[in-house]
Amino acid sequence: MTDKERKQLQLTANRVREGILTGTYCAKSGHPGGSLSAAEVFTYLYFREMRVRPEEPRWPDRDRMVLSKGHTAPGLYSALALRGFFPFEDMRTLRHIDSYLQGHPNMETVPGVDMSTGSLGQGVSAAAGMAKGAKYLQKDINVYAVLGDGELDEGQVWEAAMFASHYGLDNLCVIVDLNGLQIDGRTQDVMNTAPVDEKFAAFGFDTVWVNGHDFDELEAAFGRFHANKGTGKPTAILMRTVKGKGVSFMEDQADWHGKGPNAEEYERAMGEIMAARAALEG
Ligand SMILES: Cc1ncc(C[n+]2csc(CCOP(=O)(O)OP(=O)(O)O)c2C)c(N)n1
Ligand SMILES: [Mg+2]
Repeated sequence: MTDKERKQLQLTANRVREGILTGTYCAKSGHPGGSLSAAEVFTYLYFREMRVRPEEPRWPDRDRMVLSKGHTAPGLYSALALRGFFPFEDMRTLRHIDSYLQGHPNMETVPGVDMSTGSLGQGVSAAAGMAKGAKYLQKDINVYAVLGDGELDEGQVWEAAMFASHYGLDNLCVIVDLNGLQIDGRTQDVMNTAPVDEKFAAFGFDTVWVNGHDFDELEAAFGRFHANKGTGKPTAILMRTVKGKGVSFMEDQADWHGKGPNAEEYERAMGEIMAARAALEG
């Protein structure tokens, strides 16, 4: 990608972070940590990778994205809003009574959401079913699923993985956000899932490690997914990330898994986001 394209993506990820912070601040709740760690991949998916039509959200031939770690909806919503699926201003209604932007994604009410999720482990299974359906219909549709590293504790993830390789779902791209933290501690202490690469490989996946905050590495990893077409192998992109990325006092803190910032914290966080934006705009 060109320097200009990279900078544009970085600016968009910065705006995704603004939406996450504003939404969880206005809601006084929600999940900023795992939303911030996936800000770059949400940006990359919707601004560079996926074939979608914001003006026609249910276009039948669109690529699908399943947010298997559904609690990080603020990150997904921000990216969808910036891509034009709905007004960015609506992030302020996150989790409010009667808002369509609830704490977990609802495919019935949110334009651009392809699967209702929130119960960890289920989303990736739905994604595998979608990928199988696309093959059955002989459609060129890619299916992406974003998972958390804590989510890998769910046995259902591995049933989906087994299904994906059994049916040769090379149109399925599983993306794991390895931020090292889950709801109440370090993934390695709560339930050590390492070696994640060897596990996915044993289940028949091609695996690729990336720095999940680096757009060039993401581009290379998605390029590998495309190169795997025709091999019958599903792809697992394993992203090393920092939970809470972009807000100094939220970074790598389990405490910021599931709570909104108060007014003072929001102001501090937005100060950092705006400083990063100014630096990018140079
Ligand atoms: C089946 C199920 N069990 C428990 C929960 C409650 N829960 C919500 S988020 C979370 C931790 C997830 O950690 P991880 O997958 O690492 O997400 P991230 O760090 O990206 O936020 C848990 C246990 C849930 N949503 N679904
Ligand atoms: Mg995690």
